[in-house]
Amino acid sequence: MAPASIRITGARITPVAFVDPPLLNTVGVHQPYALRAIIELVTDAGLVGLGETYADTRHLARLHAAAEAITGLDVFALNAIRAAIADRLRGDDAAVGTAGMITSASAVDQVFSPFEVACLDVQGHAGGRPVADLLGGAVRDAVPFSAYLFYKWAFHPHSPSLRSPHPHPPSLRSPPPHSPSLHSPHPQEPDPWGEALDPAGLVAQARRMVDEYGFTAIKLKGGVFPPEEEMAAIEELHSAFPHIPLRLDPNAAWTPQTSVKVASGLAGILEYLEDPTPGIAGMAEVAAQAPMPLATNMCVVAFDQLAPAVAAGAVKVVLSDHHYWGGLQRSRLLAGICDTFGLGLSMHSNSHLGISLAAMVHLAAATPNLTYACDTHWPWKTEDVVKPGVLSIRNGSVAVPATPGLGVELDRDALAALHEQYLRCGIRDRDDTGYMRRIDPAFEAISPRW
Ligand code: GKR
Ligand code: MG
Repeated sequence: MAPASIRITGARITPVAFVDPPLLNTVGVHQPYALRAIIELVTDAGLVGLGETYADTRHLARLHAAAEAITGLDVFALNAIRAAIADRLRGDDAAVGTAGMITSASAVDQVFSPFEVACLDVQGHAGGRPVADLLGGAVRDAVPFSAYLFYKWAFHPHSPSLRSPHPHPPSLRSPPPHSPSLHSPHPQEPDPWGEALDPAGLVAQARRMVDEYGFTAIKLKGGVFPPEEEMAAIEELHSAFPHIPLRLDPNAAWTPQTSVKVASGLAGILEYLEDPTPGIAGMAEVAAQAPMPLATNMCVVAFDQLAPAVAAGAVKVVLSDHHYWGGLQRSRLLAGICDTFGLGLSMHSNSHLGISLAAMVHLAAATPNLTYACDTHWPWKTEDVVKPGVLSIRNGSVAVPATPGLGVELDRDALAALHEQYLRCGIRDRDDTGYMRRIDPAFEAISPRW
């Protein structure tokens, strides 16, 4: 007798906002709140599955349309669920960028992803098995992550209670003094990390990350200051942490020529150089001359970009991200393709909460060729929607939850509070460039900048 199906009866989709520090990148600066959408997939078996994804306006609308399209389907029928979503989005499937950086990912895969994760959570609960077991089984019991360093200001500049000590920024060195036009929906207090705008600040930030979390790899988000300054920062990080592999990611802020110069200057120091320059052709030009592997989460973000990237020899490492590669199973498909073509595999992150981290950990645990420490923005957040205690970074790694499903439980009070915060904060889309322009009206997001 065939086992009973578990049918989707609906989905609750709750946008939330959580406090985010002023982290700088090449397109601007993080807004005071980061947005996520929390999915609770409700089934006729009484089981509820969790998913987490972006919460930008257009994506939210697509999530609602998708939820309607998959109601009535079996949580084990993932192919049918993806097809129903693709069908519903036909005509409205243009890619939506993440802060103007990941611009060509598949909209269908972005929308399908949190529902697929929620279905796997339900399947895990139904069968009493952790999600990693549904993905082929964990090959490691703890997943290593890297310290993710950012140039940053000490506080969000518009906070009325704060004044910048620096008289004139419009360089990125410091935020400007408070201006009445920089109205904050919700002022923030200074965060405990303080300012990091030079090599010494970054070394201090790294020291704290390594001491608190035991990270065994370090990534610097670059593309903020001229490349020579960022090279000097990497050199100082290397002197301070000679045994820790380093990565630098300027998000395509450099021309191929600049990229080759930086790559040569950092020979022997970087584990990989991530997205130095835009596009597959530019990356291939740099790859032909760079002494270290090039990695990407910008020029290869969808399946149809793999063949041209492999043909051009553009990258040696792909950063997977289940949020835009179409969930956990399709990320394992990506892993298989990378393995076949001799590409290394790492993992990308954006600002995220605990449901995403749990999904990342199960996926990484069940992906044998994911051998690089994964990215995470985890240390930068102070709020969450999951009950604490399950996920924590120790010795640089997160232990794989061994309980059924994703292994995390929703904290309903926290969900309600962060939803309230979403309603109050007024931010409806991630817009690092727009926010930076409110601070420095002359700022432009240019790629390549140097
Ligand atoms: O959080 O500012 C950020 C990052 O720049 C993020 O948006 C990128 O997508 O971390 C990402 C990356 O590796 O490119
Ligand atoms: Mg990147």
